[in-house]
Amino acid sequence: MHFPTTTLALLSALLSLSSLASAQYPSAAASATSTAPASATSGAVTIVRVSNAQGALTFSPSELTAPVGSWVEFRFWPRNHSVVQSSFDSPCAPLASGKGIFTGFHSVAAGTTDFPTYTIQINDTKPIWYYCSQGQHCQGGMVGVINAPADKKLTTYVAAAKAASANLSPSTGPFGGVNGSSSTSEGKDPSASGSGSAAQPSATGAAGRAQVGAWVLAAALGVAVVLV
Ligand SMILES: [Cu+2]
Repeated sequence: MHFPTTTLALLSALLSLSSLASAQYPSAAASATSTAPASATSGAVTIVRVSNAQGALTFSPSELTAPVGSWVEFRFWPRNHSVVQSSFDSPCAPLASGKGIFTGFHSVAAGTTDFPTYTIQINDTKPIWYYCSQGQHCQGGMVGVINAPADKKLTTYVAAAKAASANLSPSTGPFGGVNGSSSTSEGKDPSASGSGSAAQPSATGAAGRAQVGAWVLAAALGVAVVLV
């Protein structure tokens, strides 16, 4: 391919920016599997997708282990979802007023490239059972857990959610975390890229970051072609 000099300069600048952006994101794989002391993993971020490009009633991953001091970022896909913490025994119902986490509802337009996020820090090893309080999403299996204990299974929680008589949101909020948004390149959905073999960037560490770089390169090339 041949690009005019100005286009190549733009491309170069975009790639420089993408390197900086991806370098700031620690490996989710490391945070999910590490047994190192909390101080060694305090900066790790695990991304949990809230739904996906297909609009599935899922959290992905729905189950994860997050060390004390690490962070979990919920990333909201279309259309309109929430994350609410419940007890193991009472899915689809919030904890006592103001306890735990409630992200509020995030209404996200189809086809967006700017994803709302909600980030919490893991302060202890207690399990965080959570669900989406939109419509009947909780009953539909849109539930998950962080740091599940050995004697309690997500499948049990899913079954209890399916039988819940109501799906409730906290009366006030949000609380328990920090709102933000993800950049375009980091939010790119691998399943929508047209490549069936694309890996999820948040789950593959260094390889994932390389994958993100490849997407940014593809995006930058797209911009360059448009400008030509
Ligand atoms: Cu939902």
